Amino acid sequence: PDDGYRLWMRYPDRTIAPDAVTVRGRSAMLDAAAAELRRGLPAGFGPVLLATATDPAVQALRLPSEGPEGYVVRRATVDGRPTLVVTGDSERGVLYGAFALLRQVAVNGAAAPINLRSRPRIALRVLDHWDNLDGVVERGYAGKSLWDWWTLPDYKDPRYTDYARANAAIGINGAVLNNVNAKAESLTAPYIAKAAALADIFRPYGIKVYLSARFSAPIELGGLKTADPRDPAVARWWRAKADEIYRAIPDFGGFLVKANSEGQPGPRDYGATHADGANMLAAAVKPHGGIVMWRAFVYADTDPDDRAKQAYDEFKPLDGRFADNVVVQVKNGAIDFQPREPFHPLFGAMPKTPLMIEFQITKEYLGFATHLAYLAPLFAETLDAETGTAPGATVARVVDGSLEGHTLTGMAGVANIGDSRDWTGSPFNQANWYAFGRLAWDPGLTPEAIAREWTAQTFGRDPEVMRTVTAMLMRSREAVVDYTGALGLAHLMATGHHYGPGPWVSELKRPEWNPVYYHRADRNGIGFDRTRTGSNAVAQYAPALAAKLADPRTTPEGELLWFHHLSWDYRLASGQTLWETLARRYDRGVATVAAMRREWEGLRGQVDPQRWAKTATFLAVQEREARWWRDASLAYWMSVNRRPLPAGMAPPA
Ligand code: GCW
Repeated sequence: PDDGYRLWMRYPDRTIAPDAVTVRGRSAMLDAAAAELRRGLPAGFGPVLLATATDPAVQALRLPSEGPEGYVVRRATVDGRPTLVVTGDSERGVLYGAFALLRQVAVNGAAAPINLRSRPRIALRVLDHWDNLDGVVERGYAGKSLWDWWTLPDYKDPRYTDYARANAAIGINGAVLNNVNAKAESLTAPYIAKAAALADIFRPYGIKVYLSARFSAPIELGGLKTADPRDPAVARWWRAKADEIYRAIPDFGGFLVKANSEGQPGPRDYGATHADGANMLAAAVKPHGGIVMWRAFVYADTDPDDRAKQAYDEFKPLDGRFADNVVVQVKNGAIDFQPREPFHPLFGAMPKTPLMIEFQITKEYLGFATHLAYLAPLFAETLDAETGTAPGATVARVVDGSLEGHTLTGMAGVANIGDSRDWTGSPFNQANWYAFGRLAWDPGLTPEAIAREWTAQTFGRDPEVMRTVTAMLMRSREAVVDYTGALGLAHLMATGHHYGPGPWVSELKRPEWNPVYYHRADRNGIGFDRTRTGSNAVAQYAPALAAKLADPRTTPEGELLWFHHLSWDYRLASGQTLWETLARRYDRGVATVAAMRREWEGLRGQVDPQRWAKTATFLAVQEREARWWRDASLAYWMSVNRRPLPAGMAPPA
């Protein structure tokens, strides 16, 4: 039975003759690349030569350079024989070239002409695993952690290698192994040895290991009285800890830190700044070439008027104060991975600081693993957003460093991976892992192109399957927006677990935990006023953009209630009222899911039974729950606004 284990590496049964793939030079990475081609290229293909650009035969071809991680795959005559050459300036380039070749064959067929070259636009392409040491994955919906800490470092589950292959195939080059809500224990000798075992497995696939560091570890592990970053004893402790880690993992990537957010310890506990904290850790890894990814997601009870303003308020004044091996990791939006959020105002606001973007691949707020929601349109929407700081300035150009001249660039995705047989809890969630990797390599790729690639590799090249699956993917995220709350509403999910509707919840300890805090609906209107008459969060954007967002007429409709509190009778550009439009969007969302379900039904027999059935079941759940969202939300809004349903709409069940 086909359970989806093979991800986007569904190779043909009859494969190339092993000796049709030749490697010049010996290394674990080149061997991995060759092994992959021998495993994945179809019979009759070849010959293929793998070599770096320093090889004399490749040098003679005078191929273009694609930089330290890029590749060139081209037909050429080598030693008098027509050969497909897979090359790059580095072994890593060769590895990525091999996977690009496999992708090309899977997507376009073995007979299509081959002439590939590419280089990544972003340097750090990282998965953040929110995996706890007890095997529970925070916000994970695909089983338990892939890392079996109990049997590591001795037992090297072959699945770790498959994980590395899948990532190398899409260009991911880093993995943060443990949750940002970190336990100090992950920095003890036994866990360092376990991380080292994983690093050894990942290394041939170009993946570096990172660890989340708990800021108070010097107290918990070192017996110090303080974790104050300005205390020399604290700095010494981290320095020794970094040395210890690098002895076990010479190419250790560095630390990821969540500090002073949601109860985590941090430099603010001592009156020091985030820059003080980050720089102290950065100094510890600097001699080894390591970096610190310091998160800007600070969520404390210090900014009660608008949670969305906290990160900017705290970090913007620190621009230029971070060490050169620190990158500040900023979530795509200012609240928290909602189905739709305006881009985070820090992008463009800290030109002297490298900022990496953090997306959530796991669908904490978009229906967990069950609901089908393809996230590339969400990722691309943020990346393509114009920051207004300079002509042509987009979030992507902040993130790729081209706008502000940074080379330490990165994109992080909170992984949706667990030990479920299909890795991500459903076959379609694999598309989000895939899309994240592809966009981290090239943020200019379109969601549609990525959807087509993924579909061909995952379900095959049958035109009807391709058309249907791609169309389902492309509409799926907007459907979630529609049935959970359109027009810029956010955070209406049930409290705590965030699954299902809960716009009405009240009496929580902190006001901003209460959904009412976000939607502010009453008899007259709905929405969060973030203009001058409200929290003035719009002022965190560049002036030209801030002016646009200050006026509901020039605010994108999808972000309207994020920035404005408006009357239920406010007229949108369409001439319909706000209430009518909002209500009809719920219906539209339900209808889209119902249509996706019918379309999938039409593929019965064209997709292998196990993956087909799981998806069909999940779509049925999603349709039921989209109705639940619609009916519960409408009933609640109607209890607040006392308005009838728009003409022709069926009353909530
Ligand atoms: O998305 C929220 C989650 C928390 C998470 C936090 C964060 C790891 O609800 O579970 O904690 O953000 O990003 O730190």
